[in-house]
Amino acid sequence: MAPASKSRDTYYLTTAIAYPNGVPHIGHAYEAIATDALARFQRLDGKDVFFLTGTDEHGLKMVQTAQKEGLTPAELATRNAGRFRQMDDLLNVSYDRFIRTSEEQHHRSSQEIWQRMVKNGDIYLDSYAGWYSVRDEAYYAEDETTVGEDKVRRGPQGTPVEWVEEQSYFFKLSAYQDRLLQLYADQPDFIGPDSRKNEVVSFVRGGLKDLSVSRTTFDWGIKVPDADGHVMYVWVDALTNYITGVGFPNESDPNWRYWPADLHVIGKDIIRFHAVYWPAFLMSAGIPVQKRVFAHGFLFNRGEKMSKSLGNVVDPFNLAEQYGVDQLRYFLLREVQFGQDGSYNHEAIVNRINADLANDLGNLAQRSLSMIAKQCESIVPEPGEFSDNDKAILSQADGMLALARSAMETQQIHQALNAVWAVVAEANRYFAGEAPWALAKTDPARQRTVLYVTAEVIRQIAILAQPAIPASAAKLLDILAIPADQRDFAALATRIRPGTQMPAPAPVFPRYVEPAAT
Ligand code: ME8
Repeated sequence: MAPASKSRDTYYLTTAIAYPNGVPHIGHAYEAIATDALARFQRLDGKDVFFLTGTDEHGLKMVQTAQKEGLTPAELATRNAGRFRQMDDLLNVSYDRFIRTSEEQHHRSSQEIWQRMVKNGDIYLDSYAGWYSVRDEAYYAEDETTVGEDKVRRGPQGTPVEWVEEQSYFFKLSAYQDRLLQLYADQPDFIGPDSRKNEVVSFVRGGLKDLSVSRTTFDWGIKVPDADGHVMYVWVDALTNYITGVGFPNESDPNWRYWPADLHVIGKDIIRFHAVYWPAFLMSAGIPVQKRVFAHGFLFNRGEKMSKSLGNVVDPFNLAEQYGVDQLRYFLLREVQFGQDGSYNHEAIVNRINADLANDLGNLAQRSLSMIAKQCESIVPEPGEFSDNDKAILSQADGMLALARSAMETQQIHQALNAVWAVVAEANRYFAGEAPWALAKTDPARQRTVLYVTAEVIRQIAILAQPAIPASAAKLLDILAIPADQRDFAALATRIRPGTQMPAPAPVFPRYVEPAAT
């Protein structure tokens, strides 16, 4: 009898949804690329993956920006959401759904979670008086704000705050302190990296105030059910996108099987919303909480914060055009420790492109595969017995998956890449040491073995490089004539087949050359 087919493990991951009050910047590109690398890794590792990204379209920030530009908030959202989607497509971000919070399904979803919170007795009407940052779309306690020399009061992220007094619905966040602390204790992996976890735990230990969750001074948002004049506080609907994305409020939607999310990838500035408010809303609504939140760091241009006034806001479309999509992806993923802040500049990008991609991997592939083309008629050679050196490099290559897997489990993307590029470096030493070019006359059988081993190691490197540099890795695998269905991690357990006809090798990783001064 055939074994019952086992359904694959699901893996649901998300990016933050960006405010489309402006066009995407490098921070958005970074988050999309990193989450994409994580999504691709899990897919290649055999998981049934769902990857959600999108735009967060409500709130006062959208209203104010639209006013300035002479547009309606809906027009502004539509214009810029298109740009975010184009960026994702350009950067080869393999999302399964691009959600916009202005979608009708999302309105129903947010109203349903609201009603469940009401039913649970967690929503009450009162009036709010306090500080609000439009830029952060966040309420701050007075002691979280400071008044600068310019007499402007600012919140903890450095954005100006304004005094707000209005009637508002409140969510009983204060009632969730113990349950949240219990959650962090029961699920030690709930928040990563650890430094962020400590920050959240001490925030929650410090006591939680109830949260104002509706606004009455504008109407660009999701209507509070049965409460004329109230729209939901933008973060209530924003966070709810993660369940809308997999079918909520229709729990018989086939995609609902993906909930709870395995991973929310976000930036460090919005950890409180994801690790405190969101699980509390879910608990209140009787919906399972997500499994993990990982906060990445911020990217700085030459160490400086990006800002429109400094004129250093870098357009990801320009970067991709200047350096290449995979080149940009590789740089960001390898150079910046995921979870830490990072800095980028032209020299560092060029150095990574030319050293790691063009020289180390590109030259190795080009030299060895063109030798196979010339001296073995483009046929993967038949190896003889493996020497100790052959066995050593093959076993190092065989060890990559376990290292990459354990790094990726905790979102240490840079470490996974370090493990792969350690093998690239070793393969270069192997190739130089075995000097196959000199063996053509003296020992052609040995030459074939060395070329076979090198091709096999390049195959493994290319398979494991796919999450970071999908298009270039695919080109390498094409050159090695690896069939499309043998490019996942399960295929790492096999070996490249001798006798396979390969297409002519073509360089995959061009060097970056400075444009000539005009
Ligand atoms: O926060 N470097 O939207 P957003 C790295 N709509 N990451 C950065 C960054 C930088 N310089 N600047 C921003 C929002 N980010 C909300 C999210 S989720 C339910 C709602 C990251 O457009 C930021 O940390 O301001 C966030 O994760 C994402 O980009 C979107 O930021």
